[in-house]
Amino acid sequence: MKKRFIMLLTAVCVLTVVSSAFAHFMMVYTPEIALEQGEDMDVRIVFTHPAEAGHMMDMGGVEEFYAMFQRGDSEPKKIDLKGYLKQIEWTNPHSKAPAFGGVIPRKEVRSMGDYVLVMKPGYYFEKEEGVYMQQITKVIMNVGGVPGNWAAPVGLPCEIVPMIKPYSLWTGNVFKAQVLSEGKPVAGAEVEVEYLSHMPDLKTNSLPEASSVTYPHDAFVTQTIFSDDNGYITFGIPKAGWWGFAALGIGPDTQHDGKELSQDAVIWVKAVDMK
Ligand SMILES: [Cu+2]
Repeated sequence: MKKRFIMLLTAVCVLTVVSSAFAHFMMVYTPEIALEQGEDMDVRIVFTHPAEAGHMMDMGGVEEFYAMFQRGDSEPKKIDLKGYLKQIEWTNPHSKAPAFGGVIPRKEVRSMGDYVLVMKPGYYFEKEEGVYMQQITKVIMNVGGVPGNWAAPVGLPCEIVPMIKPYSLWTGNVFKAQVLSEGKPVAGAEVEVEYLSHMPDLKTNSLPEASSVTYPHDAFVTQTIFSDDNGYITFGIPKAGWWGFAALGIGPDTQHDGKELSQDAVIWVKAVDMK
């Protein structure tokens, strides 16, 4: 019996170490990004492993959270949203950590057009690898169907710029985007892709144990693609729901607090079944 328990314990440890090798993903989550009209938007900012409701990480606070709003030929407008965030605790089946949440009020997203939400977190120290991580994250939403600046770079230190309207994707569409560092295309960037297979519960601020995907092998949990010579990535979307893309270590900052820093660019898109 005791031997069995030790074996189980070993298995749990191995599992924990293995799963930490999978992709860390900054998430900026709101249930809907194609809105009929401006409405109060619940948002959560969580640093985790979304494909497995894996371990939670402390993102080191939020440095910036804002929207770049634009429609047609109008001048882009920056809307600061950081003041709407409060620190919360986010709980996954086996782990919890500080996260952020709040409601963006209707008055900030009242106008028709595109809102490119940008979140720049603080720094997370990954002890096992001895490196800091900072994942600058975008999610693009639309109000009223009139398009705007979804394909325009924000001008972030590093970012993924979609080449297909990111809030109106069908399941089976090909997601195409360009990976930029300081505005220039990054050739050969390693981009990790994960599916949000545990749907966030905004009432309890948690990811549930239940997954909508059965992974046939660990290799399927995080998919990896590389950008081409001009920084473009393409990815066929096999399932409705949220897909995250993280271009690793492409940002201009390579050091933080005397240690190596991986400055990553993340984007989340949502695909919908054609009915
Ligand atoms: Cu992690």
